[in-house]
Amino acid sequence: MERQRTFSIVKPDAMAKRVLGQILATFEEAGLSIIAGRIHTMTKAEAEQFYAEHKERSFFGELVDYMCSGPVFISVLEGDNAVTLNRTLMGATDPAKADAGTIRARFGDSIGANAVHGSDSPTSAAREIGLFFPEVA
Ligand code: 3AN
Repeated sequence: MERQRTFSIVKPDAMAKRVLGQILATFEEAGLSIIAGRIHTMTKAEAEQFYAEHKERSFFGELVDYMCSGPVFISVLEGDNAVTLNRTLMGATDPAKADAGTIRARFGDSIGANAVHGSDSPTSAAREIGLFFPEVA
């Protein structure tokens, strides 16, 4: 098993529902350590840069506006196979299709307001950590 770091966002919908503590507990109970973290409100420029790979998608404007609509909790998670482990804990992008017990099944409302973001590869993790936590990149 490879020790890895991954980037996580608890999105505005989950923050508004006050389930940040339950989501962080889920990470910790699965063996992930939170090695950096803070509450943050994204600027439009930050969200556009963060989601740059989706800029041609029809939902890009909606996605950027949503991610800036309220505070989020950004963090760096570390542990064995952290990237894949976090994606498994999160569940499918669409909460209606996410496996029972996953974070998105428990707390997600829709494909946009789906509670959490997690890096999809070690390469993405390095880029995303570098954007928000250069001190641990
Ligand atoms: P994931 O976050 O599971 O890696 P991606 O990379 O396909 O999913 O999508 C990035 C983000 O864009 C998702 N977190 C989701 O909130 C949003 N998104 C994806 N598809 C749609 C859609 N059809 N309408 C609105 N937002 C979407």
